[in-house]
This record gives sequence, structure tokens and C-alpha cells, in this order.
Amino acid sequence: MFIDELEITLKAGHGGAGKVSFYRPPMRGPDGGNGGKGGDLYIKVVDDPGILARLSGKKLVEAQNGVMGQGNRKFGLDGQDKDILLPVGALIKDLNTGEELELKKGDDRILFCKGGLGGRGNYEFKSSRNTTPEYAQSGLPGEEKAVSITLRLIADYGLVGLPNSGKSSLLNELTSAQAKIGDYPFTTLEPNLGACGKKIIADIPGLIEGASSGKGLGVNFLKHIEKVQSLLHTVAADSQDPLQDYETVRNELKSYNPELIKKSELILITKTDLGDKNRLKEIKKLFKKKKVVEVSIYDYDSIEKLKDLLRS
Ligand SMILES: Nc1nc2c(ncn2[C@@H]2O[C@H](COP(=O)(O)OP(=O)(O)OP(=O)(O)O)[C@@H](O)[C@H]2O)c(=O)[nH]1
Ligand SMILES: [Mg+2]
Repeated sequence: MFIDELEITLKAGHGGAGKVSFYRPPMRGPDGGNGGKGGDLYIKVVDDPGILARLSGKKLVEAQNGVMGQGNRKFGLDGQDKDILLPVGALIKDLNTGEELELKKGDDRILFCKGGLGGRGNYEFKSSRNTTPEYAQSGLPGEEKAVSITLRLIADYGLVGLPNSGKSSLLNELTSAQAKIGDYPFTTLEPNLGACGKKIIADIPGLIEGASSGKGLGVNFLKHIEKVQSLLHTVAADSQDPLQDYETVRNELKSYNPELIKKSELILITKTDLGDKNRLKEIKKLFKKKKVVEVSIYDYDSIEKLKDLLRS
């Protein structure tokens, strides 16, 4: 399942306690060693938008605690660090402070929660005034942060359009994605990504009237459009009213976030094999000065032309 929102607690390791211990007689004096440091928790940024699925159902990710010190002045082991893998584009919000961190490409590994220091053992408290200290420090707790993680896909192009208008079919032709295709609405239930050369294309579930207020599947996925560079708006050539189809989707984008319709846009008249030349001419006219490209998955040349255009 594709997951793009979750809440989780991230926690570094607790420092190990210092040890209270004494040499055996006749030596006497304290020999309790220090506790180990708690492991740090790192965010490791990866290029896989599907990675959040691994955290499904998890409430806590934590690094290892430091180990308690031992007699004979032995230090406890440090706790192991822990990496949590999160995708590029994720926004991490600290639920207590409201602080936000956005994971960008090129970020690698970010120290997010610092492990607690280990406590000092009683050996370290020996002094001329107190040659047999009977106390040691407990270790310090590691940092702990309750966060929400929200992912917005980072893509160059976002495919938008009514259900069944051929978005996923196009994604499969333009990239090596293998999105599910069906001759019924709402075949796509979660976003798909594919690469066309160096450009990433995102395919989201179809939008219908009312999508921005929760109808269909749209509203859950409209946020992914916020981060794309340009829109590829599919309109099927066999539609009764292509302009109305287009306006419906534009209105939903606008109601969700007016910024969305300011993005550059290419209208793709899809399934052109289903319309005769005259009808195609009519449809093109409807969109007047807008940038329109005709395409059919059964027309190899049209797909290759579109690939060239998108890559450039
Ligand atoms: N004739 C023809 N049929 C096409 C073409 N492209 C897609 N189709 C068909 O149209 C139907 C819908 O295709 P999808 O790619 O699943 O459409 P979608 O826009 O992703 O649909 P949702 O995921 O439901 O929003 C399928 O039966 C496809 O085989 C085309 O160029 N020509
Ligand atoms: Mg689809």
C-alpha cells in the first residue's frame, strides 16, 4: 500500500547507567565503570517514494540504549545508532514544537535525535575526601520526538484528468512503469511514478467533480500535484464534451489550491485513434490558444514525439 502520511515517535537511546562497584578486599576502592552512550537516531534520505510503507503500523522507531557500566572499571557498550529511511520530498513536523524539516534531494543522513550520555560509574567519584563513593550517575535519556511525516511526490510532470482518460496507459508507454489499466473509472487507487529519461512523471487517481471536497479518491492525492513542475492534462478524444471534462478537473485543482492552476500545462488529447480527423480538429479548436498535443497509445509516432517533448 502507498502511504503518504503517518505519525510516529522517533527516539534516541538512553545512556547506560554508571556502575556502583568495589574492588574485592583487600583492595577496597570503587571500580564501577561508566555507562555507554545511547545510540543516535538518524534520518536517511532515500529516493523511493514507496518507502513509508515499511513504517505502516509502527508507532516507535528507536536507537539502542547504552549498556550499564561494570565492575573493574569496565565501560558499558554504546548503544547502536539507528537509521530511519524516509523519502525525498517528505515533510517532517515535530508535533510538540511545530518545527518542520523538509527532506531534499542530496540530503544524505541527518542526525535527528541525539543519544543520551552514559552515567559515570562510582570509580570517577573517588576523591581524597570520599574514597568509597556509593553512588553513580544514571544515564541521560535520549532525545525523543513525536512527528508527523507527510510526503509530497516530487515529479517533473503530474498527469491529471478525469477517470478513464488514459493517464496510466500513457505513463506505461512513456516510462517503464507498470501501472494498472482498466476500462472503468478509478482503476488507479494510489499514485504511480515513472521516469522518462531524466524526467519523473507522476500518475494519480482520476479526479471528478467534488474531488477537492472529498469525492472519489482525489483529495487524498491532490497534494502530490503541489510539488510537480508541470501538469499533463489528459482529455479523451471520444468524450462527449472535452472542454467540460477539462474545466471540471481545472475547477477541482483550483478549489484545492489556486496555485495549482498557475503551473505550466500541456493538454493531451488521448485516445486519438477513437476520433476521426474532423472531430480531432474540432476538439483542438475548443482549447484555442492552449498548448495541445494529440496522442494515442496505439500510435507509436505520437508516443515518441511526446517523449521527446517531455524530455526536453
Ligand atoms: N483506444 C484507446 N484506448 C485507450 C488509450 N489509452 C487508454 N485507453 C483505454 O482507456 C481505458 C482507461 O485507461 P487508463 O489508463 O486506466 O485510464 P486512467 O486515466 O489511468 O483511469 P483512472 O486510473 O481510473 O483514473 C483503458 O481501457 C485503456 O485501455 C488509447 O490511446 N486508445
Ligand atoms: Mg489510472
